[in-house]
Amino acid sequence: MTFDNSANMIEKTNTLDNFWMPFTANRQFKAKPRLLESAAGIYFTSDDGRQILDGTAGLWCCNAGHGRQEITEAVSKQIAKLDFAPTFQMGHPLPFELASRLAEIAPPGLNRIFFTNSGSESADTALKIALAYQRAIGQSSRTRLIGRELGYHGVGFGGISVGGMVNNRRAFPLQLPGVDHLPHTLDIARNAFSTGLPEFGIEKADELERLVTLHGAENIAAVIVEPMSGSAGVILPPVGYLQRLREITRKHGILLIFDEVITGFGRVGKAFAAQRWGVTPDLITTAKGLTNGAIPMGAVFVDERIHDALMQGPDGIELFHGYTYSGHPVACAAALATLDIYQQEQLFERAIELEGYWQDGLHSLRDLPNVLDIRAIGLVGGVQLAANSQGPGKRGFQVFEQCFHNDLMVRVTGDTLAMSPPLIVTKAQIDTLVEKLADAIRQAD
Ligand code: PXG
Ligand code: PLP
Repeated sequence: MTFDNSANMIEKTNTLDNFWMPFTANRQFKAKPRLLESAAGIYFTSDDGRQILDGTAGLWCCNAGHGRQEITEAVSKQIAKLDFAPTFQMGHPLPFELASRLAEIAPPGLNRIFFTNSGSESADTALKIALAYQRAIGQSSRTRLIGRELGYHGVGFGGISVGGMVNNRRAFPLQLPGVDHLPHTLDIARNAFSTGLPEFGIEKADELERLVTLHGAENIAAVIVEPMSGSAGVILPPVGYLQRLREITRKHGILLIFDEVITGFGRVGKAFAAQRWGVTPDLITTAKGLTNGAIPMGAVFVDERIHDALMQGPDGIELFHGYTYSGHPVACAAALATLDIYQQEQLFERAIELEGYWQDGLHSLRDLPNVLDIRAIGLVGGVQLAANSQGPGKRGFQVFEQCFHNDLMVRVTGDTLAMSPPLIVTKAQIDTLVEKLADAIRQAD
């Protein structure tokens, strides 16, 4: 099936049936499609020839902007040289090289890297490594996993079990047993329109002590949280909250996993949120920005002590886990070229440099109608609107559609608009983004 540029939208809808679109209102979309055909820098080109400002780095993944020549060339060269090679009981140089490069930018100790193909696979991999580790050190009763309300850890059964976005779980009640959830940290009543990290909410971390008392520390394997929740609408960690989680997990021998699929690779101004907020977890999950979104790939960063504990048994396969495409040569080539760009263009630092300008821009929207809260950090931001009388999510979706109509791509979750422009964004482009968003908010019912 090909799209003919000259065909009008109605004709095109007749060719859209077979692709069952992920996380999409399929019927609504197919009646009124939004199609992108190419991308360069910070713009998509739509099928009707419009230049659309990418306010979301694709799906939070194209941190260096689109159409990066260095990545294109690296991928083309690699696919011609070695299109695939197994990494089960065999090897090729690229994942070794990439893992060494990643270890250089990782928080101290998190220097053993397990490759996956997505954030969902990274989350499930981290949970499995946590369980295997506890068993390896003789703590086999530590099987319980703790996530958090409103958390997103992808769509595998592990991820939805520890995740806390209700719609992602509702239709799939058969989940991992032995899972609990911490309360989320969104507290608009106390923290609305904060700049920087919200002041109130550190005590939400103390709920972990209650779960420890309830179940016994000897039964809990790991806690997994996003240092900043992206999917649920940019929910920031209150001041001191991540430190408190670290103290409690350490005290009780519970592993702490940071899911940095969104926050990794510069989004909040350092390679990882762990570094930005000075808290080192035991494992970090990543994907997305690892390859600038160009080729699917994920990576789990594991503390060397966890890795070493799993290398103790009798000779043989130490961890019965892996994916056909773990360490895929073409994905590795994309990741290596991406890391070069991040370094050469100092893009992580750029997110810090622009943070103040970005925050001021978004906070200028606070007096617009129906704005309940604005949250911004690094180069990520959320604008939460009040639901309208048609029900939750309707006003948010209207703003999203209006933005797209007006050549701006944003994300919507419920009534929160989420933005995460490529880290190459300029001040002038931030101004444009803010103006277009403001227009759309003004026009919404
Ligand atoms: N963990 C976190 C923290 C994520 O944000 C995943 C795991 C899963 O990654 P994969 O690669 O399996 O999709 C994610 C992905 C959005 C949105 O705008 C967020 C994600 C993906 C698509 C859309 O809400 N996050
Ligand atoms: N299903 C079947 C039938 C398979 O043979 C395999 C891998 O060999 C998988 C699933 C897992 O695929 P992947 O390794 O790409 O996750």
